[in-house]
Amino acid sequence: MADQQKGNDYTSRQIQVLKGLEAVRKRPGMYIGSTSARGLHHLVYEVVDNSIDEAMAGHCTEVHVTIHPGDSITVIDDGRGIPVDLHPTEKIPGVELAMTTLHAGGKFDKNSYKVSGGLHGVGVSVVNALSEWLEVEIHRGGKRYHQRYARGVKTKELEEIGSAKGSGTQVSFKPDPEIFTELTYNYDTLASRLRELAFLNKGLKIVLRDERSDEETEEIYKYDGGLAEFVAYLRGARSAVHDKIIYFEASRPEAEIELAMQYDSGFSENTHTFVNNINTHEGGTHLTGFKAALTRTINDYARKNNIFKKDENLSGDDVREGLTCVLSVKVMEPQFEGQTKTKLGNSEIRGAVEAAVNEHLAIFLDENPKAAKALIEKSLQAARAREAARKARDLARKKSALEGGVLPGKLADCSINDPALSEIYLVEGDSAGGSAKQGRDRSFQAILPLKGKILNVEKARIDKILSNDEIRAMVTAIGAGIRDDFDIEKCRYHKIIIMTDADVDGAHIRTLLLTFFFRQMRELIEQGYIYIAQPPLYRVQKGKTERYAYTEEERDREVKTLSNGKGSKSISIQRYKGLGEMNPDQLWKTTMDPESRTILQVTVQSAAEADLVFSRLMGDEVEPRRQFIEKNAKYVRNLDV
Ligand code: 0RA
Repeated sequence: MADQQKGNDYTSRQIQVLKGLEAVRKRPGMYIGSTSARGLHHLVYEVVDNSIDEAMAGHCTEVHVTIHPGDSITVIDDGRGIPVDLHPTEKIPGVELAMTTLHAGGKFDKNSYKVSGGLHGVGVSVVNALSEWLEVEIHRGGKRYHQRYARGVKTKELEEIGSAKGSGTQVSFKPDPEIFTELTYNYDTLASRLRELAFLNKGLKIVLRDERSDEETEEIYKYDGGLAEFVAYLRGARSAVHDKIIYFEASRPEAEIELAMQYDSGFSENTHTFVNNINTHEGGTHLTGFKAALTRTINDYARKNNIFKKDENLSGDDVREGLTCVLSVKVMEPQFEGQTKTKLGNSEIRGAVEAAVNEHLAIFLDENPKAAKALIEKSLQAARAREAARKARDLARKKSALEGGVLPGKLADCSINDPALSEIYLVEGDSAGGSAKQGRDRSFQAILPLKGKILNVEKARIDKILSNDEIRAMVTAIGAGIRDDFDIEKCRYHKIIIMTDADVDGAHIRTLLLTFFFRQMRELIEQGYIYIAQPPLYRVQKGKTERYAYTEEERDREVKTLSNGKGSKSISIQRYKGLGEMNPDQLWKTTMDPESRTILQVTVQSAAEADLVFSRLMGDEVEPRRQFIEKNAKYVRNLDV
């Protein structure tokens, strides 16, 4: 009787497992966001997060990630090993529970972790469900265990396969080609997230190995300086205003807090915040607390030490100009809010961070008067520039140039009024602009020609940026303001398409425009409003037949197809050097017609990496820029900032 009962439970559990994992395979997007490259990489992060949790709990010192030929992955850690004993009520090994139960992940023992990371936090069972095969090997209690799955279904019982020295967990898996549209791992994408995780988890060693080519590579990320090393890395080539990085760790009942910051001679603010290793792009209470404390502590110090003249005062923007800062908090029960669930909502964290920053920043300023003086002087310069900018803006406002009102003269606007359906093409040069104006569908496509190079915003202060004609025209046409005044709701187009020539100058202009959007209207990128047009490189013609090719391979293919056709006419190939060589009709057909065009959406994989990219590309030092462009030519071409 008892056995029968057990048997029934077992069967019903099996059904439950199959149903759960079937749901994952049916709607993978719900669990990992997407089935393209992003979701593919997410599988690795999901497995690594379990090891990082083990590290955060103080039981793991190393994580090894290997990309094998064929793009299968192995993640090894030296933690305690996933439990293998039978679960008291479920009567199956703990590891099997973790591999087959949704949401349980490795965290069925709630008390064993203080905090845990992972954005989706869906656990390793989702990786299991979406893998053609998955194998797990556990070293625990002096023994080695092994189990194997296919598409989430167990194909081998957990088996003891020998003896083991230490303890740890090894998970290998191959993403299922039936699920994923992209199956090739991007080394740089994995490297940048693993490096970030190593910075965020001081002292943890993460090794990334790529076995896919004959020349196997291995990189080790281990930062005993934690966020201080992260800030040094992010500051990159920008010259520092003070040598010593401001750094502290604080343990409060509400959260573990770690912060590093340093001022440089640049004008942008590079603050990155994390909660349980997740980048909180949308900020939240921890960021609010930090900003309040920064402004207050610096003003208090400057006043107390008679650094201000008369009634000078520094605003939040002033004390954040030229600041590179990383704030990481580890919180027991984070509440994530916002459109992309990357905004911390816990109200108690604001006060905890504010108090910790007040205390430790005050100590730093007192102990480092030279650095204090230098950074306050930097902030005062920012305040003066801001005052000049305010005057310039007031002037501009009077002419109603920036805030709605009169649209720029060279904008050919579209006729409909619905931003969700409207697009604007930012076109390099007046002649291409002319063709685009004639070729477009004027009901929903607007054209703004831009003359020559736009201002490099990485090297200019806000007052200069605002007095630049091309930038003013762009800002007015888009209609949503910039920086703190930016309001995406006011944006007049939901597609902003950059269209430049397919040459070096075109690439440069495109980078300048992306820098501008990233620094002044970042939400446009985050919300996916920015696109890159893809004009063809070749026109292949035979008699009345014409074809367009976007790559050399495509060109060769078209030539082959046409030469197989009937007729004795010869084939001509035209290489487009610029948009201006296309007539309005050709430009429409190849690049602007939504039915036939390709446009690339610009996304930000990691804001921290993007900061670094832009400061290297656009900052004051030439050598890092040259090196960077040489090393990352692909990165720049793909425009995945
Ligand atoms: C829960 C309890 C214990 C270990 C783990 C989870 C664990 C899970 C993963 C997933 C990847 N690596 C992991 N390492 C550990 C052990 C509790 C104990 O030994 O007392």
